[in-house]
Amino acid sequence: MSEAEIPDDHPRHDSLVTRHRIEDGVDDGITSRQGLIAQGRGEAFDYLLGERTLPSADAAARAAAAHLLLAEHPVVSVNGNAAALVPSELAVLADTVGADLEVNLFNRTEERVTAIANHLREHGATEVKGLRADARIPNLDHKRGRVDADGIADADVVLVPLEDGDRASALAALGKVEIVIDLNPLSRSAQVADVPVVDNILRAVPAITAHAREIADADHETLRRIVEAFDPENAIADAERAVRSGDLESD
Ligand code: PTJ
Repeated sequence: MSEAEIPDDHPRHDSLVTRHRIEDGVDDGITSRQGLIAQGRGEAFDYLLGERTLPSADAAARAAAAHLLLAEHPVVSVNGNAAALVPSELAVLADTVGADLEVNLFNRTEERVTAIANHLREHGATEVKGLRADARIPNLDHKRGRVDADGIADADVVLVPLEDGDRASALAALGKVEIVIDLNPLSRSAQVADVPVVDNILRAVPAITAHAREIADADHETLRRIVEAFDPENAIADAERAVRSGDLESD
């Protein structure tokens, strides 16, 4: 069954669509094979969350939007899973908040960086960084630490979806504001983030864009208040409670 053939009312519709996109991503040289495993893990957490956005995750999406709007130089980092799942949505988000898009891979190969950059352009991105990779994130091995000098290396706010814990920690250690999208509230990436958005990237990216549009004209003070009102530890604790209770109806 192709993505187009999955009936809208199929009880596992979103999950099946997601699997197809990741499979296609692998076939097209965008997503790594490890991305399939990461997707399976994410799906299990999403199931336990009831495949819905918790109010605490929505508050995180709003704080993320405020951070991105306040930033001098925001960058949205894109890996093989994010590119396969939400390419147009990432392009729209970057455009809405004035962020750069940068391909930044855990399993970096030049072929995959180029395939992802092309894929993002085909889905509306104007400029894509990450091909030069002329700077390094300290304390990571050569391949994983490669970033653009005028991209992530220079950013004050970075959105890193589905990141592995090591790199999330290394980025956080640089003093950048780090926004992480990760369905696993126990993952190190979510735990080190200034703003952990514990939600499916399929829901989280459009939610951040929607909040950004809503508060785009807010003054600096209002945006700062949104940022300061957000408590990452509460958001993580709330998501963990929802996952552990397994009560799909409660918030
Ligand atoms: O494309 P690359 O080479 O940069 O590699 C990307 C992956 C994701 C393979 C790499 O970063 C990796 O191995 O990540 P991990 O350590 O498996 O972590 C991925 C995290 O993303 C896990 O905590 C999953 O629960 C979470 N996750 C998976 N799918 C989704 C998700 N979070 C949000 N939305 C999803 N759809």
